[in-house]
Amino acid sequence: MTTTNDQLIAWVDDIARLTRPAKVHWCDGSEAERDQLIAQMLASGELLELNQDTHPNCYLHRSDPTDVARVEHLTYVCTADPADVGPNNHWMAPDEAHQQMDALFDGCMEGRTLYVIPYCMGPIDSPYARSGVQITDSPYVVVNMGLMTRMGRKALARIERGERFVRGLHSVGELDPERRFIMHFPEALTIKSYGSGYGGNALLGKKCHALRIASWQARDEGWLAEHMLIVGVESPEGETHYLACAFPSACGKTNLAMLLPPASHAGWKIWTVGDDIAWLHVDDSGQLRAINPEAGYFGVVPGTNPKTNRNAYDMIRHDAIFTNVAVTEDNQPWWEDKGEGTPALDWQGRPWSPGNGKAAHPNSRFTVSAQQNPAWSPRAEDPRGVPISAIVFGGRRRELAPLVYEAQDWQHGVLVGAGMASETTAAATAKVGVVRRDPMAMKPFCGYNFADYWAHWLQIGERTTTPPKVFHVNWFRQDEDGRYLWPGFGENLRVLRWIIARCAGRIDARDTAIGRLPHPTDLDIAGLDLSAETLESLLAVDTAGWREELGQIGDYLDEFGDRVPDALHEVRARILSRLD
Ligand code: SAT
Ligand code: MN
Repeated sequence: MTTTNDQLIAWVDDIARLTRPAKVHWCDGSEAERDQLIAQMLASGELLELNQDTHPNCYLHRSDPTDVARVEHLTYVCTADPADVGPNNHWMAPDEAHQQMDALFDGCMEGRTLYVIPYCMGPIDSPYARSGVQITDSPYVVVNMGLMTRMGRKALARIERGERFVRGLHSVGELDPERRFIMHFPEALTIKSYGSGYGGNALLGKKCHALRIASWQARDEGWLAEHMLIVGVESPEGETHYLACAFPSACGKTNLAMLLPPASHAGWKIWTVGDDIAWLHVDDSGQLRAINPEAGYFGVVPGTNPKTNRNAYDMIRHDAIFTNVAVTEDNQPWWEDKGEGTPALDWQGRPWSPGNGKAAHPNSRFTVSAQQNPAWSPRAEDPRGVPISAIVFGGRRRELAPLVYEAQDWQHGVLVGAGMASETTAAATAKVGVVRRDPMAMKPFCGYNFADYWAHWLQIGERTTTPPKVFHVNWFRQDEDGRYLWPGFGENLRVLRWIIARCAGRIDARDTAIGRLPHPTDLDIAGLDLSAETLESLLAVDTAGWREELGQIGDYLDEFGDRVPDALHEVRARILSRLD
């Protein structure tokens, strides 16, 4: 296979001249191709077969122990004007960055195969979908891109019809942390990633294209590329509302997206449209709509069990790739809080015994096709996407942020998103558990200056006929002894029901300085082991704490200088005056 697109041929030729591979392979996305790559990786040891009786077609990949998460400190956005990327990104001049990267890529594929992966982000026939081509020397990346995107012939056909495409160049290099960089050139729709084979660093369709480059493209074209799950909530009466929810990495987006209604909620159904990324457009009638650009899930494994996420637990029992989990004596994948089995070898393949620390890496992952999810929404293939009733922001906060509150209006909603904060998780190589500002959960992913991004959000609201309501949730409140106050997981449906009732105009709320909160009687807690006092603290507004929080949000906004839209300062001042 090759292509009729001259630009693509010229680019692949240039890259082959630079990287000097032994062979060039154009990926067609067929099953035969995937089977051949898996056989090849089993032979090389890049993949290990898991127990095929209990886990048919499941494989394990052990990444280099220094290469287990995204590397934000080595991730750059390279634009002509440094002010365009803002203090939220690392910047390098494009010429310098290309020079530095091309020196790394020089001859780096000698003796290896260069794979050309045409892919499409979004339903193949959607006007909202966008194309890309990734060049890589990693067969693991090819197989993962095959699960995570619409990859191969059909994607190439879109490009051959003349669509612009994002060019991603990737090599695992020597996997040396000192020679590892992830560089983005949004003005040229180009990505260069060297020295990592892991997830968000290497599967360029995901964070690099669908968030960093796409957020830039979306600003130019008038849409939004967001770090959001998309979930449909269907009532027993058959009414479905779609919510787009932004939480930082490893804060339960996948669990919420495929939530299993608890026994107390017979007749309710949850439909997963996406678990990580949403592309949002205002349609001709002024309605905000969302597509999921991805076709699979790259989810956190530890903690997945029949109680926390039955759907995910079932979905990863076949045709899944595991990265950095442990294995049992009989070669089944194992991870912390799996709820069954005992590890024999840890994620690095070393014998494990109790007291040896964690057996699976805390950021170990599964890759599966979305269609394996029992809650997969057929609307995920709808070229027009789904209509969005509400935007939900959330974070991991021990204190302060109530279980749920509603913003007063769209502008306030943008401030709520801009002021988001969360305790850090294992998804990035940094200290875990420190509270950091993570606006719209986009801190590691917004490809341009946050101040301009907030202005763009304000404009999107103006273009809708009625902007969706905006909410903030926090499933992670703890008491002084570190016990979670809210049961979470399936029970989060109770909070989603309140959100939907608000969207449908069926109930009122308690107006407070920070936004609208549920009247305690409107939140259905029947059957939960939750005292009236606990519910009260979950729904309390700590005035002194919020004054301090808004002070900190003000300081944070000031880091972005006078590009910050006035509307955000005005809303912040309004809330502060109401708190007094
Ligand atoms: O960036 S990854 O795709 O590796 C996972 C995440 O952080 O959400
Ligand atoms: Mn994510």
